Amino acid sequence: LNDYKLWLKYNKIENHDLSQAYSKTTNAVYIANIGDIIKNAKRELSLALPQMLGTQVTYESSITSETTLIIDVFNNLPEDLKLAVKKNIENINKEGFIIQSISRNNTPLTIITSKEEIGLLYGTFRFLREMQMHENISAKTIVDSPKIQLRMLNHWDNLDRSVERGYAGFSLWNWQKLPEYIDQRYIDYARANASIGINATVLTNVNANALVLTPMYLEKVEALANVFRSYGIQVYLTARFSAPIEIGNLETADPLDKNVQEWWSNKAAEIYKRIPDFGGFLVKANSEGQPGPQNYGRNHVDGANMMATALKPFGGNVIWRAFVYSEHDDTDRAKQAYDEFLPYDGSFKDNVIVQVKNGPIDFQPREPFHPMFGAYKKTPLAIEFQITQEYLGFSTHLVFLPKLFEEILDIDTYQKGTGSTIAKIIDGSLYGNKLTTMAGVTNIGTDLNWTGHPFAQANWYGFGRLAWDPNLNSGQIADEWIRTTYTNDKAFVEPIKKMMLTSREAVVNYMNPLGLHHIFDTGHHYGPGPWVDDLGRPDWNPVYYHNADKNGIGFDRTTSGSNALEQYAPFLEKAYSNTNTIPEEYLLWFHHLPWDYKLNNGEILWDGIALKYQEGVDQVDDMIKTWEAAKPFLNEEQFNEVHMLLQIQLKEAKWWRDACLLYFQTFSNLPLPKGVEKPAHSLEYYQSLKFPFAPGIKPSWN
Ligand code: BDP
Repeated sequence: LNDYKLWLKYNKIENHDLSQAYSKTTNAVYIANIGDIIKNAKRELSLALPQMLGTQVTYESSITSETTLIIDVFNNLPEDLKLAVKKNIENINKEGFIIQSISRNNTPLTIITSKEEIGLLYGTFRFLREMQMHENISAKTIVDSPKIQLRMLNHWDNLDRSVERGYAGFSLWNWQKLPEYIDQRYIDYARANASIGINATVLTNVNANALVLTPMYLEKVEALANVFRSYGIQVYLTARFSAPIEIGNLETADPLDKNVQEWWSNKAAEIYKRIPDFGGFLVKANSEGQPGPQNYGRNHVDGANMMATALKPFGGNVIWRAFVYSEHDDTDRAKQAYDEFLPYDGSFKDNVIVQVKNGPIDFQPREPFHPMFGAYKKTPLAIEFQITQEYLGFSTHLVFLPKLFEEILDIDTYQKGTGSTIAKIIDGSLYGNKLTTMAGVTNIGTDLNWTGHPFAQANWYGFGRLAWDPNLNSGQIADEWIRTTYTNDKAFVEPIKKMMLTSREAVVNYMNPLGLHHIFDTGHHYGPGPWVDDLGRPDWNPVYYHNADKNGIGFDRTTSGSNALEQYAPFLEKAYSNTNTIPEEYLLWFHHLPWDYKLNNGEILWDGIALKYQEGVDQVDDMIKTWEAAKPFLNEEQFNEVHMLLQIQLKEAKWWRDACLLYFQTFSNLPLPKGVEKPAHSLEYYQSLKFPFAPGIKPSWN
């Protein structure tokens, strides 16, 4: 199956002149023999070049006057070449690279160089991507470095191979056959990640199982780490806070208890003995029922610092999640993480990173940014995006997420004057944090195409690209992905790009327009359930979030309501408090407004909501038309697969529109405006739909 190859398809280059030019550049390759990472760069060249150019690669054992391509670290280059790249080498960091073409003794020569071995792997992948995109490599100099240090995937994979919120099959990690059996998938996974610069992976679910920290599992983890290391990828594990009790025979997991501290220190030593470059622990504590320091009357700082102390001698990090909201707290859920964590800013050890989701609730199709960004000034913050589409139609709906990621990264928090963007907070440039991290909850599983929906591959790709450089533009990312995955033909690339770039707004429109949020059906979050009001905790219920009644709809987060707005910088607080100045896409996130409230375009709120739902459906209709017009560029299998998925997306977009509008209409008591299709069924019908099986949930989430 071609889809398995992701964006590393290396299609044959049909253009004769181009193919000739590339063959010349790669005619005689000198690639240094300095370690395992560069061996993988060589392997990639040997795989890619014959496919693209139809020729075998000739490798030279030393640099000669015939050499056309040199791949080596700066320090090993001959003096004249050092001189040629010197200016650029000063502009890269230790993972960066340079691709530069020069003329040496009147012969064209391309150099891929870097400070360290890993840069050569990244440079090689970049070189191959330029070829896949039919770029004129010898005419340009590429100087590039990652802007963020930890570019990390978070797997929510359980040890039984189920994946929480996973919609692409089972977990890749075959614990039963490890450590002896190394599945080719592990290698291809690492290749794909390295090709986009991802350099860290958390193998296990944040709802953690302590077993992974036992010797039997650590031996398996070690085997995976050995594979990933040669692609520059560091392994992390999730640490269950109560592990000292569960697998250590202690009676407590109190972080201030000497025995507990010693247990974690010994555990760290045991892990590092096997995996010298182990990254550290990702921890979900005192959140949604997970154990944590508060079980012992301690706080997040006590817990995180205890683990940080254990990891410190080995250079490991603790990534402590701030995804907390309590069942004993009846303040607005959107406020709780900020309230709880703000006082701790500056109290964490220097190897602690606090990981915050992009929005204050939970990976909705659109959320305003999490107010901890910008407000947290002394502690390094990692941003956590969700690549898997828990609230975005699973891997059935085509939604290009880099558009969402970009929207968040570009937002100005105003916390240190104008220009305090989230990208600058994450890359450390605003507050000078030393540890910088972007994490993505992955959408990968055992499906033949890795991600369930072929276009969901673009979300993995785009996450990696933005983690490398948070200033990249989502249009450019889509462009790269389409051209490496399908074809360079403009007649295909342009409309498909447009389709991808609209897809995110489409899903917002047909699920949660104008700032509505969390109106998904129970537990599995599949399909609409705005009427749900009977879950264990108020803040698990959609009615808590939309507050619809006969007077209006929306969550009042101004001073007359929960005042969540006070958590933002004064400039935004003011702008968002005023319905005239708040961007309309956040309207009902922050305001409860009457049904006849006048929107910017003169429509009343009820009509505006209804028309947005309709617009979402129409946008999916257009996506189908675009795909149908692209048929000549696709083989039958490729065409049909996405076509069928788009039909489901259309059906479900209508389901969302009809179910939500019928339900909200019971409060507004207003007719559907002109242009909105009549619902196919009654409200009772939509309310009666039950899904006994939806993928991606554990029994406890039912
Ligand atoms: C929510 C998911 C739940 C996760 C939780 C988390 O519904 O499965 O465990 O976030 O991030 O989005 O910890």
